[in-house]
Amino acid sequence: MTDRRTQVAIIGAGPAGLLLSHLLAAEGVESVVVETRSEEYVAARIRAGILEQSTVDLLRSAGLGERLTREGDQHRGIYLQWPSERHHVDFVSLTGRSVWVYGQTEVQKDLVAARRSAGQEIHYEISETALHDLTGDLPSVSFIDSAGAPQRIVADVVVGCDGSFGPSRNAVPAAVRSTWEKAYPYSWLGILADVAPSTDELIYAWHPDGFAMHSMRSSTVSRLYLQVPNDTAVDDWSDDRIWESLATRLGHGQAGWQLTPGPVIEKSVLPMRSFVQTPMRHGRLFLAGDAAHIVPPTGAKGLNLAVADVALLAPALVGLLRKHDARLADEYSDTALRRVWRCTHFSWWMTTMLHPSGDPFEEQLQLSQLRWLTSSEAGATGMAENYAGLPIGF
Ligand code: FAS
Ligand code: PHB
Repeated sequence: MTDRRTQVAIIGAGPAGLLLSHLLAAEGVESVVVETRSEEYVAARIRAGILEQSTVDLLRSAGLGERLTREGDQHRGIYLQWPSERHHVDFVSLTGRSVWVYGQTEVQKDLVAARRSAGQEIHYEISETALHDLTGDLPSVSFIDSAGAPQRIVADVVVGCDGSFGPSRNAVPAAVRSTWEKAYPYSWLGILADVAPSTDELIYAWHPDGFAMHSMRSSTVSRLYLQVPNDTAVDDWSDDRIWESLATRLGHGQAGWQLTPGPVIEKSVLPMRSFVQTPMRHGRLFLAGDAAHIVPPTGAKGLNLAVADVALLAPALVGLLRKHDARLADEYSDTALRRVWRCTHFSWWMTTMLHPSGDPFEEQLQLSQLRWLTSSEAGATGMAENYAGLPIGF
């Protein structure tokens, strides 16, 4: 076994792990990143599409915003829709904050490029990741590297950025951790289509057949979702069936609006669940991103929450490791969890408002809430404040 000594061992080379290594390096804190998948696999995963203003501001301040500013698409708000009505909610007018369309795959590309040019040590395609001595002064991460050799990273701190299926969250003893979980009675079928978007900004549509959303990735690539039953097999949905359902649910032909179909280049089914684990620290182990929390994507919060965790954790670790000031590190879990629960509630609220449950009473409540949201400045402002994102450190 070869031992490598560093300051921070980061498990996971997704957005949380790479952004953390970037922010730490800017403050002279060394880290080593380990990742179970290949670099190409991680970069190709199609996930989030919307960046909050706080995320954009942070990426820019970290020197990661140049392509985002050039290629990203700034949006003022979203459309909320139900049969025969579509209303724009203007976040900029209501809160002064906007959102950006810039796919997680693009954020990942920018992070990988920045870390590569900085010479960041990242071990891809590892296996058998294990965490050790988390309550001692020298925690460590052992693993088998891509060549099959056993390795160990001995660090001052270990950070679990290993998403919803990584080992870090369960490295917090059961007697110490608390978890909350909710599984929703529906999933999303998402497609990436090689066709220009039929809308200028995102459309979130309530429809008796089920929820639908029109998002996008660029002026030539659209991203759309529709509510499907859990355990839906993606092969049960032909491209034609997908486009027909999207056209019905999004109101094709109403008020002169047309949904333009096109070649589907990717489709997948995404289950919907909420999950929170506390605390987000145990001894010298810190958790960030999906390793600690999962939100249904209806609120466009998943990636943004991971960034917000890292924006808090990086200065906390710099204080702990370079300035011998443990205050922010000691406060990290409680501070991060305030935003985690706010975003968890908002994601649950958007999800339960927009997905018809089949219960006639509940569906009337959903429609009433949508009518109120789109006719009351107070109601719209509350939604806008959450969707466009609260300031970091909320
Ligand atoms: P990630 O899951 O991105 O990264 C964790 C990394 O850890 C992965 O690369 C994984 O391979 C690695 N890892 C796991 N186990 C390991 C081990 N044992 N050893 C080493 N490495 C290990 N959010 C939205 O806002 N909108 C969306 O539309 C949306 N769609 C999504 C679709 C899917 C299928 C999924 C799974 C998530 C989606 N999300 C969406 C949420 C997503 O964007 C996450 O919030 C975001 O990726 C969180 O980033 P990380 O915390 O870095 O976790
Ligand atoms: C996306 O573009 O993938 C997207 C946008 C908004 C959401 C979820 C996903 O709420």
